[in-house]
Amino acid sequence: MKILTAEVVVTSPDRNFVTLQLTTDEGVTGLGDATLNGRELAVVAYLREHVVPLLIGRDPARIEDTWQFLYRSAYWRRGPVTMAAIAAVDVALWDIKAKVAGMPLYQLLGGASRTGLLTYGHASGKDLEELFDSVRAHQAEGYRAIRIQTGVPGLKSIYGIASNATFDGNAGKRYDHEPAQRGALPAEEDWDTRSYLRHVPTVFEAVRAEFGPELPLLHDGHHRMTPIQAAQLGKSLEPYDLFWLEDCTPAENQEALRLVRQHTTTPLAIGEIFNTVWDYQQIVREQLIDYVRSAVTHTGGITHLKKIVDYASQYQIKSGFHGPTDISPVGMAAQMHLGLAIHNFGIQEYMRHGEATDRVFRQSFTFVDGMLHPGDQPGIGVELDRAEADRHPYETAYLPYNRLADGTVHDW
Ligand code: EZ4
Ligand code: CO
Repeated sequence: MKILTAEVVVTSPDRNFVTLQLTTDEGVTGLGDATLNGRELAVVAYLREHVVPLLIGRDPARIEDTWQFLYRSAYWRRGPVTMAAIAAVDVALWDIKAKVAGMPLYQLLGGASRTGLLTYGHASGKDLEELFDSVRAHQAEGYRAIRIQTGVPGLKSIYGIASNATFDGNAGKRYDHEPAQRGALPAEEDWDTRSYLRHVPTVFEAVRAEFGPELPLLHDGHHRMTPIQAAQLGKSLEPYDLFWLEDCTPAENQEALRLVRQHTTTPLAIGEIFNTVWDYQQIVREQLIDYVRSAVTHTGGITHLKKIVDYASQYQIKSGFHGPTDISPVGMAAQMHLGLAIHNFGIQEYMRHGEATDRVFRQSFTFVDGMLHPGDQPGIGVELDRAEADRHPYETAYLPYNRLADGTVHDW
């Protein structure tokens, strides 16, 4: 078989998605997700201008060879744009291979290691009342593990709160699933770490009092703390038994996690903005984290993320793949297959996509009693409806950014 065509499809049903569709000379198609939230068109150009011409005529069966060729022949290694582009090719090739084999992808990855994937959803509210309603709504949908984010007194607009979509195209809508707002410029949010550190433990105390000790609870610090602040938060949350505290520091400084670890037993999850196994080298070897947060989409596909989780497995570190709505249904399906197959699966983040997105991407996964399963269609189990995709052209959208009270730009 040979790759006959490679098409890069940009569509914006509820948000922007970049999808690579490969077609072989025997008419087999494969899909890969290349969505990089807020920087989508950079990956589109990388694929269209520099990758698609190299794929035509190649043998789609040679997945590892294609991965190494795209990674090494570029000379310029790593980075989110490169790794999202390679991921899209990699997942599309796995999709083709599994379709040709007549099997769901997880069978080629070693078969199912479990019956389904425990997931967590995002509860949020600007105050406790709204938050509790959101937790109950998630439980009613079946979720058995829940991420908790709330407003902080004195701050008008912060990460992870569903109801504060006020910007341009999204004005007035409860925008539960996406921090990127449509419009020409990024929205500005405000931040104060001391207020946050004071407030968050009171929220978890209230949530435990209301919902009891059993419910697994998670929280995302979204890269905003210094190491000593992160240590302080981890320590102050210990009584509330978190499943994990995510992105407590901007972890490109991997050594910083040593200090956090010395001070707290709250489990740590990191990696949604990492893109290679080398970003994990130190924090895995020194056992500075408990969960790997990468997504298939941003980490070079199935081929590379499998290497990361296999490396992590030596240290009892588990998966917690990134699953916000900016991972497309194609990327989510791919990582559901991987999560089902690996031994060191931990938990899968899962935010529902919008209805328009579900019309563009025909999916075969199931979500029952809080557990995801990718389904048993040959391949990854997703097909793209081109006519529906073309009905939703790209719309500029940016992630927000933060300023402190004195105007200083802060990590978002
Ligand atoms: O801010 O996916 O854990 N989830 C997250 C996400 C990220 C977005 C960025 O595109 O931190 O909500
Ligand atoms: Co996160």
